[in-house]
Amino acid sequence: MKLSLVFPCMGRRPGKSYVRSWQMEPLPAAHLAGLTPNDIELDFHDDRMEPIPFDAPTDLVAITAETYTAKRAYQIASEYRRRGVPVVMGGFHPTLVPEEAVSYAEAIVIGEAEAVWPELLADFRAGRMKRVYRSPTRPSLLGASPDRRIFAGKNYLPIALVEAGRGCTRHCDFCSIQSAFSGTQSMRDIDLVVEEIRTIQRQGGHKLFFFVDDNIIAYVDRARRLFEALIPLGIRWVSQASLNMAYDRELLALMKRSGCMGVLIGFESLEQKNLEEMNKGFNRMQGGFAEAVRRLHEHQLLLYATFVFGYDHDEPESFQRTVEFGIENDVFMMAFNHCTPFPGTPLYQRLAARGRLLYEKWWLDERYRYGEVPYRTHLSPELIQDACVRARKQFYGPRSIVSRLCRTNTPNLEMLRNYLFINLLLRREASQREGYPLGDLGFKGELIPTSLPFPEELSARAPALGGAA
Ligand code: B12
Ligand code: SF4
Repeated sequence: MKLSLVFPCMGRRPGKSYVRSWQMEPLPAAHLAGLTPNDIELDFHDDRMEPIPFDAPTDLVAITAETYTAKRAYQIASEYRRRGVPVVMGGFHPTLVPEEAVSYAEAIVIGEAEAVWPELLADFRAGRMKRVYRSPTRPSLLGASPDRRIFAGKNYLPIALVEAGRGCTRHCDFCSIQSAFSGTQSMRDIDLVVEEIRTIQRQGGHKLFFFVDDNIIAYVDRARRLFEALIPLGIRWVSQASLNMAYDRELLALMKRSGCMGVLIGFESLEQKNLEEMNKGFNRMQGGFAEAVRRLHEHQLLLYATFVFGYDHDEPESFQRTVEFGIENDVFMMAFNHCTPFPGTPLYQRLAARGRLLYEKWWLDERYRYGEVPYRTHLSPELIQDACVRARKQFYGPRSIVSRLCRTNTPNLEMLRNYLFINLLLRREASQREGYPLGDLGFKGELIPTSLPFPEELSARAPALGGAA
C-alpha cells in the first residue's frame, strides 16, 4: 500500500513565490509518518514549495487542514477525487469544523492522530474505513516520535521544530488551541525530547531549535526539568510562552542557561478592557508590560511580542501607541495582526450570535483575502487592516530598526546578523501577505465533494457553527 502525505499552502497567485518565513518543516506530517507502519510505502508533498504530482499512483492521501489552508486542502482533495483516490483529512480545521471538512474527505480525524491513526490505516486496508475517527480522550504523547526522513531534500528554513508539549491551560477567547485541546496540555517524555534533539544534532544542518509548544512554561516545575535537561546539549532555542514567565527571575536565568534565545509572547493589547474581553486579564502584571520586557532583556532573552487589533476597546490611536511601545522598549520582533474569528472559538460564536460576521465562512469565500477583517467592528474593518500594515511598516522601517539596534544588548555578531535578517524579511513581508488569496487561483472548476453520505454522528453539530451576518 502507498500513502501520500500532503501539507497544503494557504493559497497561490500563479507564478508568485510563497511567503518564505512560513516555510518551516511541518511537524504534523512527520508525526503521521512516525505513526505509520513500516510496510506502508510513504511519500510527502509540501504544496508550499513544490508541485503536487496528482497523477503519480497512490492508494490513500492524508491532508493536514488549518483554517487558512482549508480551501486549498479541499482543492487538493478535489484533484485526487477526480482521479478516484480517497482522501483523509485531519488537523485543526477538521477538528473544529468537522461537519464541513467531512464533505471534502472520505474520512476525517477529529483531534490528535496518535490514538486513531493505526486503526484508520488498518480499516482502510481491510476495506472498511469509517467516515469519522475521533480521539476518545487526549492521547498520551509520552512515546510520540516524528519521522523527519520525509523532509529530506526540501528547502526549509534552517530551524528544527521540536515538540515538548501540546496544548495550553489558558482560555483566551480567540484561540483555536483552547478550543481544540479543551484548555489542557499534554507532554512528551523529556528523555525522548532530549534524544530527538541529539539525533537532529548528529544529522547536522540545523542551527536553531523551535519548541512549537503553545506555552512552554504552562507547568513551571516540568518546564524547569526540561530546561535543566537541555543545558548539556548546548543548543540555542526559541519558543512560545505566557507573560507570567517574566515574574520569575530564577526561571528566566535557567532558560538563558539552557540556550533560550528568545520567546514569542502574546501581549495582544495595551488596553486593559480588551484583555478582559478576550479572557486574557492574566496578562496584566505588576509593573506592566514595560517591566516584563525589561526583565527579559535583563536576562538577554529576545522578545517577539504579538498584538491583535479589532477588539471593542481599540481606538485609531491604539496602533501608533503599540508601535511606540515596541520601539521605546527595544522589542526584537512584533506582530501587528487583526483579530481573526476562527470557527469553533468563543470569539467566533459571539460574533456570529451578534450578527457581526461579514461572510458566512470567510475561509471559503471567493471574495475574502488574507489580511481582511471579516467582521464588523466600531472601527471600520478597512481601517484596522490598513493600520496593521502601516504599523508593521513603521516598526520594521529603517529608523526603528536602527534605533532598536543601537540600544539593544545584542550579545554577538551572529545575533546581530539574525536581527537584521529577520527585521528586513518581515519588512518585506509587511504587505506581501496582504491580499493573498486563500486557495490556488489556478485551480480550475468547482470543489468536488465526496459522494459518500453525511455521517449521522455529525448531524447534530451542523446548525451550531457557521452563523453569518
Ligand atoms: C509552528 C507553527 C507555525 C510555524 C510553522 C508552521 C509550519 N509547519 O510550517 C509558522 C510560524 C510558520 C506558522 C505560521 C502560521 N500559523 Co501556525 N502554528 C504553529 C504551531 C505553534 C505548531 C504546529 C505544530 O507543529 N504542531 C505539532 C503537531 C504535531 O501538532 P498538530 O498540528 O496539532 O497535529 C496533530 C493533529 O492536529 C492531527 N493532524 C494534523 N494534521 C493531520 C492530518 C491528518 C490526515 C490526520 C489524520 C491528523 C492530523 O494529528 C497531529 C498529531 O496528533 C501551531 C499550534 C499547535 N499547537 O499546533 C500553530 C497554528 C497551527 N498556526 C496557526 C496560524 C493561524 C498560523 C498563521 C496563519 C499565522 C499568521 N496569521 O501568520 C500562519 C500560517 C502559515 C501557513 N499555514 O502557511 C493556528 C491555526 C488555527 C486554525 N484554526 O487553523 C495555530 C493552531 C496557532 C493558534 N494559536 O491558533 N505556524
Ligand atoms: S495563552 Fe496563547 S496558546 Fe494559550 S489559550 Fe491564550 S492565546 Fe492560546
